[in-house]
Amino acid sequence: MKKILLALVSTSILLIGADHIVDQKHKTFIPHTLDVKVGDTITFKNSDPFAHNAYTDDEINEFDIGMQKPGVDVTVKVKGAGKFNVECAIHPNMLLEVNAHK
Ligand SMILES: [Cu+2]
Repeated sequence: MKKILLALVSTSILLIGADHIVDQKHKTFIPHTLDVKVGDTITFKNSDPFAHNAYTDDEINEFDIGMQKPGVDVTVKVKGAGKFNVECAIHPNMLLEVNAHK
């Protein structure tokens, strides 16, 4: 019985996917590169005392979290495989490179 329960729990963890934390601090995405799997989530934090944004124009994974105030967390889901860049619309020098695997 315990083994069955354990199998069920690990299966649901696989289905739900992992969450990857990306902080925005000193106008930098930390980390600035990220390896993820399709179905994982990315949670953007903002540790700066001013607003940030995160968006990508990637066709499959397109998102735009809008104006992200300090201390607010926003989570997005990785929908498809491939490499894509995430930028901040407010600070054009900020870059996060995501590599999404199947
Ligand atoms: Cu920013």
